[in-house]
Amino acid sequence: MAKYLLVSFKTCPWVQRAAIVLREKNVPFEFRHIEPDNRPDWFLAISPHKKVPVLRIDDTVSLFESSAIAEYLDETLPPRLHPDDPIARAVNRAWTDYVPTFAESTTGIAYADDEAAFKTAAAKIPVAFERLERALDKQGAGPFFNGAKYSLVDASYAPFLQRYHFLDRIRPLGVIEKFPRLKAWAAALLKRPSTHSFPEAEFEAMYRANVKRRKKYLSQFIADVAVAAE
Ligand SMILES: N[C@@H](CCC(=O)N[C@@H](CS)C(=O)NCC(=O)O)C(=O)O
Repeated sequence: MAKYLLVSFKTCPWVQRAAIVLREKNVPFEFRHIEPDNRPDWFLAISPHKKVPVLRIDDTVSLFESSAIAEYLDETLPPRLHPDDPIARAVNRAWTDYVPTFAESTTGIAYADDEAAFKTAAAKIPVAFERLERALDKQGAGPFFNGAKYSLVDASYAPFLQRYHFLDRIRPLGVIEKFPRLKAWAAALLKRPSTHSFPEAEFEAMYRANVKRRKKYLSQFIADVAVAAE
């Protein structure tokens, strides 16, 4: 089997997506965390956009962009996470393409400068949630996006549904409760061992420390924390 190195910032959701796919495939890999403010030269040399994740294969090839990495892993390593049916696969890819918008809509509150901006950002959450709720209604009965079988769509949304869960615990938003399919999906993904790169409480503390450090509107609702993270 090839040797895999996943280059990461500890709390990066896009890295987490690639790590989830590796874990779902039960593939051993080296997880190397670097500091966003101190990116080493060897990393800058292999990452065209200077971003994580980078998946280095056999010390020779470097893949970047989490979506491309996930697709590559799915083409080369069992079990296949994409559906066999081409239409179902296209639908899965389409919903995976929606992840950046979903991420921005559901975690935008963490970047709001004041209460008014927070409210404007919070108003975007139900719009994104409603879209996913309708998509889930058309899919199988759960617990995962396609039904019983875990897919790349699940791996793509899990990091962002987890971050929403953390934000909801900082300032209860009362939104996901209105979307039962989405709520059940998020719960199933949070329970899935592959979602987690770190022990859950430790990771939540790292995430909260990041939000606190940004000194945005939400930061005031987070108690002082000793954990230094990124
Ligand atoms: N579209 C990229 C996004 C990756 C990304 O934004 N990574 C962030 C960390 S979570 C990063 O490396 N940011 C550093 C920068 O923008 O310079 C992907 O899916 O891999």
